Amino acid sequence: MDTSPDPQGTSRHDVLVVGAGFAGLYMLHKARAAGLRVRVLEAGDDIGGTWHWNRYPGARCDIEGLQYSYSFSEELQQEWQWSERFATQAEILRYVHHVADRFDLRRDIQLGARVASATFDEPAGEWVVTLEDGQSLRARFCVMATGCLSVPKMPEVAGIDQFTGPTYHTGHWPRTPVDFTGQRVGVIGTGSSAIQSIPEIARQAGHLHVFQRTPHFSVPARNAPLAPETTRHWKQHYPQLRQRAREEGASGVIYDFATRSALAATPEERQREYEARWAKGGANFMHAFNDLLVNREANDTAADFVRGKIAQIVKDPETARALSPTRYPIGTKRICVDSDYYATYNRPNVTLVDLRREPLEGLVAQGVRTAVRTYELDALVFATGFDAMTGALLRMDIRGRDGLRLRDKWAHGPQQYLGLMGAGFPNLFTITGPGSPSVLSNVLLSGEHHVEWITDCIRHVLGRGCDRIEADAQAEAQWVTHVGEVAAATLYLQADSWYVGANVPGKPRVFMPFIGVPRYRRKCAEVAANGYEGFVISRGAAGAGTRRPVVS
Ligand code: NA7
Repeated sequence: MDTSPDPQGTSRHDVLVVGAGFAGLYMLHKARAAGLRVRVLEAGDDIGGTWHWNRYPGARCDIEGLQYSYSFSEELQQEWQWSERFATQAEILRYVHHVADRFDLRRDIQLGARVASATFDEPAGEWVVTLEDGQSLRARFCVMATGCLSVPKMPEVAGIDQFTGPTYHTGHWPRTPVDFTGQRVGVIGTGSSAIQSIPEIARQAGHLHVFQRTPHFSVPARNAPLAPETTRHWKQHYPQLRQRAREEGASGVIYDFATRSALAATPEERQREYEARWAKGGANFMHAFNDLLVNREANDTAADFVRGKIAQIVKDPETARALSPTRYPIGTKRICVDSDYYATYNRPNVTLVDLRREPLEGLVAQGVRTAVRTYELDALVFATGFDAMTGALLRMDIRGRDGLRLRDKWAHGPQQYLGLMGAGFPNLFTITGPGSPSVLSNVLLSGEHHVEWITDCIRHVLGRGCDRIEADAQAEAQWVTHVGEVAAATLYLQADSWYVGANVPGKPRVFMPFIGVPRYRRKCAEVAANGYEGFVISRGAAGAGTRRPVVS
């Protein structure tokens, strides 16, 4: 098929992929291997998605690099060398570029291509994707690999553009490192991004003010160079370990999973267990007992332990109290993994401002004003998170059959069968979409899973001589209900988290991810094995000049 533009300037492809992060890159690789003509549209000026944008000081993945990496190529697993237990943003980005070169991906990636709209042209059975610069492209299939945490969220405060100094959002950090040496710096937010960047910024700043609305629970990373024997072990057993990651636990990450309830242990046993995990570091802490996310009393034992640690580490009792979360169970807002976060508040140049005590009134030319005073600043960092999971999809104007707008369909919360596809939107897939494990999992492996499922699905459709697949409305509704029921059996709904959209005013309060990787993977496999149960596969109108792809 000739993919060069027609006289109207429209180019045609079999598959358009939106986003060149981990998921989009692998989608390109797989679809290309299936004989499909693919183009990836990437808004940024380079590849890497999350790891391209989140360049803030201290940015790291909180899943270990040996696990947070592609599993699809044994050669790649063997040749890549992670240097630390938790890889830095810079190292992950080097890995992304290595992968792009190794699999010759760049030639099908269009950078600086921000998608404004995607419209299903029903008679032609094609998606028409229009970029912000007006360029238009067509494809039979469209795959949204737009990421779950890719639309930075600014706080709703008065005078947001009044501050005259430089401002930065952690999720949209400049390429050139920012030098805060000697400056009066403010950080708004105390989620994962803040907790990683605050210790680094504190080392440079003259004075750092941290503006906290809600304290988050954090456990130490104990990051260190990777021991050669650990790397050797993983490289020797990668296939088995990856299989375990897919089949054990809820999140697609291998942890040291406990099999007993916190309430079955004595207080001394619990203390020993929590201490051991605190000493080892990482989110493994949350697996000390098997009921920490389903039983509030069990959860309280872990929360009390962490609050005790905060009180030990932070010298000023008032600051320690303010840093101690009390309003939600531990783990129901994503647990943070830090390096020296709490100890940073013992530095003389760091002050915590508790916005529950002195509410944020707004930004002014000199800095941040609270109900108590104005904090004069030279620079301000917004670590205020993202419009998670639905933000990137709803920012585009997506219209399916009969002009149905995705924004209207999702007005009361996302409706997506298996988090992969929605009724009314034929041939449009979402990778790690709402209703799939996504952000509650090793999202890289969940992305891989979706890419493989989608590629098999497209092969199946085309192999049957059809050209259209769409989720059935009833199957979709049942799945959405099921996602909610699974969440309701846990403690997750007790927190005002971005998992339920609580950080975005007006966003419907719906728990968006599906909890449980193994169950989810089994369901997807069953659906496919049963001839794509819950989907309608059909032959639409004759294609508008699109060659039927070679299906290998
Ligand atoms: P998060 O976890 O959403 O954290 C955002 C932080 O910003 C959080 O502490 C918010 O407080 C705070 N925030 C947001 N809006 C405001 C306003 N208006 N005033 C004061 N404080 C505000 O985002 P991150 O980037 O840290 O992490 C996102 C994920 O990326 C993380 O879980 C990892 O998976 C990677 P709140 O808690 O809403 O009261």
